[in-house]
Amino acid sequence: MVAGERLDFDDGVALLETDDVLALGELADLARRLRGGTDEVYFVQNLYVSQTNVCRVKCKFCAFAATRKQPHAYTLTTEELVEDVLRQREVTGFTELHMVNGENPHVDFAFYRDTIAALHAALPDVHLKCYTASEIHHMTTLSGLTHEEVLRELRDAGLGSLPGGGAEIFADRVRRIIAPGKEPAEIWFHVHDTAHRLGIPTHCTMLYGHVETYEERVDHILRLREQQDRTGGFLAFIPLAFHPENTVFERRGWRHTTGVDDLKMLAFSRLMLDNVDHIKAYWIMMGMPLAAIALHFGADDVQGTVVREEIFHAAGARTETEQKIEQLVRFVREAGRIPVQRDTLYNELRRWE
Ligand code: V47
Repeated sequence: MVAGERLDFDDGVALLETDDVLALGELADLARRLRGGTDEVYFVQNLYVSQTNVCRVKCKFCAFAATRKQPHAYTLTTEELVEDVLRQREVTGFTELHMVNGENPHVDFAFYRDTIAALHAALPDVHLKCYTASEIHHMTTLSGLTHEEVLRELRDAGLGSLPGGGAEIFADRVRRIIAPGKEPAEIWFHVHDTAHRLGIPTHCTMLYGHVETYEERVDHILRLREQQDRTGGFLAFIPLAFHPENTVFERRGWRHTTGVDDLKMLAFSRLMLDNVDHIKAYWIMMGMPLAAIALHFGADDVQGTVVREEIFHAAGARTETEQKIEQLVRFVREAGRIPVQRDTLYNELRRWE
């Protein structure tokens, strides 16, 4: 690695198999610095929203989705969503709106396009980071349009970037077990490939800590690396630790990943993904104390203020749902790093020396 060679499949498995977690963290931090990383740690001021939790796919890891008839099911109209977001704006500022939904079979493509257009008209200076690749694919099924046509229409309506969800684990074996109703990996890649070629940046994720093997994690990360070599449009990678509560896996006795697993995954991804600039330590998922350590294991971003979050909290996350900017600044400083508030595209907005 220090010699500048790319790590391969066997290296990846060896990294995950090591028990020397501290050495792994040190290597990842070194890799981050060798690739130009400094003491800066980024965060964004963002708001999470979800317009609908109604979903046709029955992913076994998901505690968020509902069928239309369930009492907690909701689908907001465009007007309700915009009103809600504007109300929230009076309470707290944000430069990014992060929206992920269920794949609702009872709406049409206009529902999505009109929502983006209305959000963009109401908040022209806010970056709209909306819809996972799975949702984009769902829109093609609803409309008969291609991925390119859907993405062009959304981009022209004001969409800024795509979040990285829906990736889960790319290996077919795992997808068949945890998400049998979900599109195959090739479709996830086709959506991101198309987005990058249209100038829409995206994010990428991996949902780990369930039935996948170390080899399948390595396969996942290498497929992301190959895509990034081709199009370069991934802004950041976010490892997502599986939260089992309120899912079928909880009833089967599955437990949350350990802190050591989470740190290993961060270091592993920083070392393997030599062409993605930023790795996020998602504090909503791991909590602030572990996120602070993660900043020394290759991560350089703590995602954001995240004023509302539903997916991880439905699945048992006990973390808070909001960090004020001052809290994030203090947190980054206490970890020995320099806090930098960024926009979604990693332009610096403010720094605290
Ligand atoms: O695809 C769902 C994951 C994803 C659970 O791009 C779960 O910056 C753990 O897209 N336990 C959607 N994970 C969320 C998403 C996201 C999140 C954070 C940052 C970004 C980004 C994107 O959430 C899903 C799935 O992989 N997920 N249920 C669960 N029980």
